[in-house]
Amino acid sequence: MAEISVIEHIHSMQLLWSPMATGQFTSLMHDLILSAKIISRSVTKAGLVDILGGTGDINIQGEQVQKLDDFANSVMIYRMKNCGVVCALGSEEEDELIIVDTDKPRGNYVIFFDPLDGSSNIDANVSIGTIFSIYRVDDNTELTKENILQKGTEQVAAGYFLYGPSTMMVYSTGHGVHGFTLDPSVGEFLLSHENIRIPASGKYYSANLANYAKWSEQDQKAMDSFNNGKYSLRYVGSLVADFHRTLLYGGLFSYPADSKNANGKLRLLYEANPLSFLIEQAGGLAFDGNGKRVLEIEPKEVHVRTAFLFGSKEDVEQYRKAF
Ligand code: P6P
Repeated sequence: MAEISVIEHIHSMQLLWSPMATGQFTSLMHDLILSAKIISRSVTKAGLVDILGGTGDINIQGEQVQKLDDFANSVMIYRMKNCGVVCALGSEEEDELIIVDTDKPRGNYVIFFDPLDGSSNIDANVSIGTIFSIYRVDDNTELTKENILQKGTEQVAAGYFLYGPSTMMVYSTGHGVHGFTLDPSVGEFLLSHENIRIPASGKYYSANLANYAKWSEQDQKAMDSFNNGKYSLRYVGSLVADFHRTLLYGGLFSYPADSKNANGKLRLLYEANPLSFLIEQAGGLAFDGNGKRVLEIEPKEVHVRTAFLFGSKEDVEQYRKAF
């Protein structure tokens, strides 16, 4: 395979997606990719420098902020505010939306991100990642919360960076899902997984079964249907890692609502929406707890949560038979 860099690939996609033909999108992606390279550099050296452990702060999610969370968030915010084409951004680590000041050049793009997903796994050297979701707003749009928060079908691009045995980038602009592996010797993400398609069914199902007693009877019945000797259970506890395995190998992931998280735990705008965009582009399905397409959910708040079920078409349909 020719060694195609992700920027070359984005240029080729640009021709298929007219609003990005301005080059604004490519510029945004260049700065996003640089952010990920910087985060990856710190993640891979975390054990050698004083960046493991917590900051002592609690974020809007009520979670302990890890030092790497803080670092990744500051890198992403700096670069997205200064890339010159983003007008607003939302981060898992920020209470409110950030509107880019008009004294800076800004364009029509809005980005939501989880700067470092899976942070409870950081100190154990388990794969973690950065998830992003990108929208456009029209020229002169008043940057109100109502105009900025759009449903997932309106995404113009989405993807993630996975900091694992290798650092990967997986993204889609609505023309298939494509994966790139960082080659540290040249400092570029090179095409390694072109046009990823999720298998129609898989042999892994993925859920935190410690929550089983808190699930609805239907979710318990649905999950029981996978405990039939045909499947193995895999659960990393880093959504990006569980997603990436499901995308490549097939199978099912479910994080249902429960008696503690009545609306689910995972966040819509920077976890469920971008990953649902990808899984549908790869031929899979993604629903909330009521069998509704995640991408059709109308977000009212930045940190709104949802139950999240995704995976291979046949496996998700098997799960939904219990409802
Ligand atoms: P639990 C990590 O904190 C995260 O947001 C996702 O990456 C992951 O899928 C989920 O939470 C794990 O949650 O309740 O199983 O620890």
